[in-house]
Amino acid sequence: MEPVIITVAPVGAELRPEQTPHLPIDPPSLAETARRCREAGAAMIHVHCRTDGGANTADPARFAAAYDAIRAQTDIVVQFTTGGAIGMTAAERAAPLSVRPEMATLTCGTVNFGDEVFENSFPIMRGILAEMDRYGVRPELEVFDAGHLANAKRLVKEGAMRFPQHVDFVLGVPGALEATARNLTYLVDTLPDGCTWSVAAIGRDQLPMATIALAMGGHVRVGIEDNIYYSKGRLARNDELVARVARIAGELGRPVATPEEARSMLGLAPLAGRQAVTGIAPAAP
Ligand code: KMH
Ligand code: ZN
Repeated sequence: MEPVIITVAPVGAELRPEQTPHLPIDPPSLAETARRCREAGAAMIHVHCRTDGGANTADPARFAAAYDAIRAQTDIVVQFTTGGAIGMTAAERAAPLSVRPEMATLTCGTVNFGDEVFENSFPIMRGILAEMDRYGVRPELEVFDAGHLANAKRLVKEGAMRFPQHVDFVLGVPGALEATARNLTYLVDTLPDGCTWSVAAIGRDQLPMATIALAMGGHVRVGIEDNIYYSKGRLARNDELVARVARIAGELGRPVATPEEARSMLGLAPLAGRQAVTGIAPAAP
């Protein structure tokens, strides 16, 4: 069976620090979380940054500090958000790309997002892709709704990006596609040839959808960005969400991919030779 790439999303933009003691808000705690999650089986980390006060920020200096703090602790694949937080401009959302993370998200269309709107018009998507090209950053396509794959195909047709890509199905966001096995099957059947895929499901859907993805041969994203609870009423630590999905993968005969295996599976450059942003040498695996 193919190894599973486990991505951890430990921060997000919607959680407030008072909701959980397990939200890493500064670069050292983010790096510590990355190290623990890597030890638990994560190959990739999806990064949002906060100020020391816990507010969302798109400041490239904060992302650079986060990148280097993580890299000094672990060899995990580092993926930045370009979704940012509702209310950020498209330019703000794209600004962390100048740090040249290995990957960054590209949400493939506008969706309702609770009571708000997460805006990803074609001009916004083209603009983010142009910045990714400029800085040599590989996209992970975030698909929240059934039409988003059609949008991605349109971007390919007009030459703004190429296939195959790594696609993350984000299911169960209030206002977008529900987290069901049937919806996931439909999306996987609609994927262009050669694409790899993972599932990130929201709240209590995280565990069952992760398990279904493991059984289907897909990859998995977990973490408190998407699901704050380990079980009913019990707040989760990021590393224990990773450890649980790694255990289930083992039971299903799926080995857990190392970061270097994930890089090879996703067509990313090996870590050796990559420059640290502020000169801190990469940690040994
Ligand atoms: N916080 C959401 C508005 C991403 O990271 O690319 C967007 C988001 C998606 O979290
Ligand atoms: Zn995110």
